[in-house]
Amino acid sequence: MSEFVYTASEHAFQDAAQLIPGGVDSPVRAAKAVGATPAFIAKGEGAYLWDVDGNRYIDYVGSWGPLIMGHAHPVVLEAVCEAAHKGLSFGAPTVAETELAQAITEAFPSMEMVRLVSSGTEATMSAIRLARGVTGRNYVLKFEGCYHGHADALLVKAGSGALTMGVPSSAGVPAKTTETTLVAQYNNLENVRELFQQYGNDIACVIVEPVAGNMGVVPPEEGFLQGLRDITKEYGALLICDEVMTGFRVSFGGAQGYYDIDPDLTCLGKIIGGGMPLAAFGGKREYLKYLAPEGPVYQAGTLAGNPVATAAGLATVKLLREPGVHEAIVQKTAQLAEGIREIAQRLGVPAWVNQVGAMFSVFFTEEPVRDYESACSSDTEKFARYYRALRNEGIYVAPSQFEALFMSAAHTQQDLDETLSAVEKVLKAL
Ligand code: KE4
Repeated sequence: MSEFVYTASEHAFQDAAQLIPGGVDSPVRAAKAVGATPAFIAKGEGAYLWDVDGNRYIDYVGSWGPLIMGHAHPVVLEAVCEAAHKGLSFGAPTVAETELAQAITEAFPSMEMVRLVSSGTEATMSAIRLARGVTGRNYVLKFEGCYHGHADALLVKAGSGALTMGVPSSAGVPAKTTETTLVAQYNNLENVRELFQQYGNDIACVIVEPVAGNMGVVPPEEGFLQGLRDITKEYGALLICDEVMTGFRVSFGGAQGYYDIDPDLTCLGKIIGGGMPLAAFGGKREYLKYLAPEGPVYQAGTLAGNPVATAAGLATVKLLREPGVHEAIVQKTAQLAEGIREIAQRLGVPAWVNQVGAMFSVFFTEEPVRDYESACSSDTEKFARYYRALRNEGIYVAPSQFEALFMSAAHTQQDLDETLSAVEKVLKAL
């Protein structure tokens, strides 16, 4: 395949950078860490993206997870257009929100009630405020390398774009704000127990990505999640599963369904918006009743539960819950992950591939990747070359070592075969 041309993207990037910081509306899109010009996307359809230079890609980013049914799915588009023709937003309750809440609570039995918001950041920020309101406690415990959006208190040793850009603890956040944020090592229950022994009676909640996706994919080790459940119960803290990425992706019932964990609160996003701005938080009824207007914990949003976004999310979830649909996506993910492992092994390229459900990551390192430290030990320079070479072969992956790759229902066997032959060609020349 000839070298891709990025002329139009380069011009678009220069224009954008005059008016938008870094030329992007979200830092990781700038592809800075991988030394590339971001592809300005003209169109998406099914498993494919086309950029403004006309290059076509097999897409494994899927807008960072939401497009599990593929881009511009006709059923989702029809639902969006039908809703839009009735009006874009009312700032008043609609029946569709209850229908989406119903679909969510059926898939996530731990979520007896749910509140819809507009982004994952809002979902986690609100869940933490709720946990503090319910317990009357101050401390929040998070994990190194986990990313829960960009609320001040959570930008401490954060993953995703914060880690990619080398600012896991952002400037502009007053030290006072993060004084009550405790950070533990992922998969290290001993570390968690030590922190509870020291702060236990003032820890409001533990927030965890039940499968980490923001340091690359890092699965929880045997007993880790249940250990968090036991310790939080022992000390009267709430367990928040941030399933913004893993919800409806690791399994239809998220990571909590996959690992049989019963959290107090759960945050969702991405897939439940089907590509539109919609997220949610929820959990046990006894806690959700603390939320305004019923209770003293305030949270609000002009476009929360937006009818067009709700229509996109509901259509996506309904398509995904059809018999065999999710299983097929997971099977394709496992096939691709295993195929990359086999190629790397055969070519003698040190690589570690973590895959859980319909998400996976490739790390260039000899050692198992089981936490933030081992993820950071991977060769990010090699990853940058891998990214650029893959993109020149028409394979679009996340422009960062510390992100996940996402499979969709739209990817075909031919797409997987093409991807694996591109990976083989790239790893040979890496
Ligand atoms: P948003 O505010 O970006 O909708 O969601 C924040 C968030 C919360 N929790 C988890 C587990 C998440 O993965 C995210 C956002 N994910 C990143 C990608 N790793 C979004 C991409 C971006 O920042 O541009």
